[in-house]
Amino acid sequence: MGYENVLVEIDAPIATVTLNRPKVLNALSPDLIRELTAALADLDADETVRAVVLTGGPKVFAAGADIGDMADRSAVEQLSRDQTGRWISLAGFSKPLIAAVNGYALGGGCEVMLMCDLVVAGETARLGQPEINLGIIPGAGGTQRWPRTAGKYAAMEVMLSGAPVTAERAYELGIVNKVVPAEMTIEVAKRLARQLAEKPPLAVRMAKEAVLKAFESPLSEGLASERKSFYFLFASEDQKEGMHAFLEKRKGVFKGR
Ligand code: DAK
Repeated sequence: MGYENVLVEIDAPIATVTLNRPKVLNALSPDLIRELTAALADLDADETVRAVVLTGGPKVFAAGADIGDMADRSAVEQLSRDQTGRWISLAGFSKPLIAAVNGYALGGGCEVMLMCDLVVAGETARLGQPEINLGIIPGAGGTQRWPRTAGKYAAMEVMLSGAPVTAERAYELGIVNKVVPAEMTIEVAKRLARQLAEKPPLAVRMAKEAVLKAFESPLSEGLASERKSFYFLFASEDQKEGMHAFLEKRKGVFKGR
């Protein structure tokens, strides 16, 4: 796949997408966001891929949206370029998306991380929303996903001070799943992706949808939706395979059907 600002490596059943503007700390230009959403749409449609790692490489995840691109934009230009629609589509990826974060994940970079399902952080990771220092606020979900994940007070601290938190503090806040030595981050994320790729894909997809639904709906609606997905999965070959494999004391082999 020919992209300039992201690198895509498929090693079925997993794929790794690497943000690739190292000279500007992977600042998220409109071109990069366009390529990232296109790459993820391709991977979503690729049946050989069952889990994806998203990383910025060994040094930095992403230092935010490209300030050079935004500095002189008017409000109307911001609106009419409809960047928002593109950013939001990242959250609609249907397969497990695992962020492997080394170094800075700031502003839009942190918001992209917050759209992932699991986060492996290197000890060097620094996560934050410095937008306040630029006279703006987060525009791709930061003010909403931080409090839903880390609670009101941690969110206020990050949002109002603009100061990043360390990987260790992010772990305490429950905003990352694991902290590992920086040189291991991508490998650990890939290992996790391979483990998830062995699970029944339809059940994985429905489990992901169900958890995300918890952030969108009242409990009764979430429970009703969960139950429907539960019943639906009994129409899949993978449910029959999973249960019979258990009864026959063998490992299930899942096809996503
Ligand atoms: N944009 C553009 N260039 C950036 C950049 C950024 N966000 N971050 C770093 N760079 C560039 C630097 O300008 C520098 O370029 P040269 O001078 O070498 O040409 C190069 O990357 C290396 O950076 P530094 O020299 O600054 O490196 P340091 O190690 O000294 O400092 C730093 C690293 C991460 C602390 C520092 O670079 C920094 O503070 N960067 C800015 C962080 C920031 O404020 N991020 C938030 C940006 S606002 C939207 C949705 C979301 C957003 C916008 C719209 N819509 C839905 C429409 C999101 C907004 C944001 O993220």
